[in-house]
Amino acid sequence: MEGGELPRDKKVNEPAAMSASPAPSQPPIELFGSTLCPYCHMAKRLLTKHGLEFTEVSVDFHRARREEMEARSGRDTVPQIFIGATHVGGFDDLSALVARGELPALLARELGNDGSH
Ligand SMILES: N[C@@H](CCC(=O)N[C@@H](CS)C(=O)NCC(=O)O)C(=O)O
Repeated sequence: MEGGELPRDKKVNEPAAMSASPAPSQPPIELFGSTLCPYCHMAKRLLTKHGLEFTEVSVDFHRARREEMEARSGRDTVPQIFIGATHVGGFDDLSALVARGELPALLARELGNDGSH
């Protein structure tokens, strides 16, 4: 597990490897979380409620994954959510984004950015 790309627990929206795969309907979403974390469960529920798929990266017992999360987010709490290249933050940040009505615009922008990162 040292070096190279870190293994993910659950790749929910991996594009089909074959040709003629349909255009994605959403940008990739990553959720760094841990099992015994109520905020992680709430964040996952909120994403699911909005019909969004996500890759869950469990930091339980994975120091390298936690370090990656901290390096990319600048934070040390779970969950940390990334929509495309945008670091959304934790559950509070995600729900505030939703409450402000900014989720659709972020999704559209990051879908347009797909492949640029
Ligand atoms: N306001 C944050 C709270 C996140 C939080 O407190 N998460 C706890 C776990 S549920 C945490 O990371 N505690 C420190 C740790 O596990 O290292 C959010 O909404 O995401």
